[in-house]
Amino acid sequence: VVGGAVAERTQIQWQVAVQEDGVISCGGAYLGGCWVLTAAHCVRPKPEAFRVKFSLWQKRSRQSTTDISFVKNIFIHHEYDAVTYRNDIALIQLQNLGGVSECLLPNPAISAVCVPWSPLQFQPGDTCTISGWGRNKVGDMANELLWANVTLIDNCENFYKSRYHAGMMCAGDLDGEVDSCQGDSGGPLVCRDVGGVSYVWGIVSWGEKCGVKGFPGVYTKVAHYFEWIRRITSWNAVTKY
Ligand code: 4AZ
Repeated sequence: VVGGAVAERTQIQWQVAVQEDGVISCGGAYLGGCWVLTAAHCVRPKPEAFRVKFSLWQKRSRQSTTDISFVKNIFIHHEYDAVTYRNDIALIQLQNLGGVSECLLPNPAISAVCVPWSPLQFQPGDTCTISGWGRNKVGDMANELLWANVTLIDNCENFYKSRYHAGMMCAGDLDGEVDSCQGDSGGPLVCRDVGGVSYVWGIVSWGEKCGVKGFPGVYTKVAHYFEWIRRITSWNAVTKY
């Protein structure tokens, strides 16, 4: 995160770290149950190569194994394009622990974030929050989780022309002082409604470098994929009796 601040230890309760082959490579958002939302470009269809880390704050700290989940399945959007980053969205299904909460042991530092159901829930100009362990202003990967407020920006196609697609949106600030960056990918952009309910409105996806004036960060527009998320999570629900 460029222009961010260090988060409090339990501030961003839905933030997860996605680890591939032992290395934390991306962020993600916990949706509840056995589901984590991330970017398609963060994963491969190889569940055994991945772990999901919960209630992590310092990336390089040793963590209790109870907060590390194995992955049962990875669902990458069928129209994801690795060249243009269109449909850059994936769902990670965690392995069942058979515990009270199916996939996670009870932990007061973890809570789920809601999936938006309508593209009209938030508008350009609204202030939302990004978070991650990605690069900062001087290009260093963060150790502590960073967060920043960003503004939803209208007419993303004006900045990115034909690279823009309906499933994308722009956020940041027009001065380029605040942005997501490499390593934040897959992590959440979260907006709160007037009732205080938090929604994962965007997924960190790409952009023209980081913190460049006139080139805001590009995010997957989660509301655009509501039906896809519902289909995947309901078809693959773990039936409990
Ligand atoms: C990246 O390389 C990346 N400023 C992620 C986000 C942004 C740019 C690049 C947005 O993963």
